[in-house]
Amino acid sequence: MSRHPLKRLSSVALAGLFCLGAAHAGSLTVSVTDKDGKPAQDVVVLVEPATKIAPKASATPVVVSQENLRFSPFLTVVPVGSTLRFVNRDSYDHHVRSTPSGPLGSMPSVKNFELRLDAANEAPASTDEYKTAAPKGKKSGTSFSEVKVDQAGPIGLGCHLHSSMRGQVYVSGTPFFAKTDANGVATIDGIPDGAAEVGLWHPDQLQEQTPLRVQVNASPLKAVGQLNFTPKRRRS
Ligand SMILES: [Cu+2]
Repeated sequence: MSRHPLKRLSSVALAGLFCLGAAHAGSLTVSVTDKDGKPAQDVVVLVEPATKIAPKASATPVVVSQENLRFSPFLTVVPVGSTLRFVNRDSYDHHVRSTPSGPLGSMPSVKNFELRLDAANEAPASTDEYKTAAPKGKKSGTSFSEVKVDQAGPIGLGCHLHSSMRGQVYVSGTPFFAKTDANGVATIDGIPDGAAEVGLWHPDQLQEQTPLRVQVNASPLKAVGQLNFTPKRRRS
């Protein structure tokens, strides 16, 4: 999350005000590998400062697309209180629903929902076609739907119509979060100085990951983490 220059500025201003000299926020770069030492992508990184800070909800809806029979992105991390907008970009219907997470479905979803999403570009139906389709109900033409998430934790995503579709949302209870990229790296800015705990979470995990402990200060900090398992390769 490098989108908070204002937050950073205000921390610097405050530090100046109280003549403490240094900025009161730091950045943390975490490199995560799997159990085999290979870069681990799509790991949720959650930084909890010793003094907990509640996250601010995203000001605009966070889009999760259904495209080419996939959820895009596969993993979305949002702060508590945000609104997810599911957008169907395919030319056929989807029926998005929340599911438990984890390989055995052992992590219940923190929000339960089912959303019927009509095809993105419906050909205008003739009156006759409309009559034929009538028993299924009138199509609204809506190709997106929104869900507000108010509790921290995982939400698995599936589709009633296409069982191969799998996606993941993680709702963060801290404002300092990110997900690792293809190199297994995530950078989080604006973390208050001092001790912090770094939690790791992966959609395929069976067991919790041991949190890292870091000491945040004005200079950029690096940390390494390793998952206690090796995630399955995802079809791309
Ligand atoms: Cu579908």
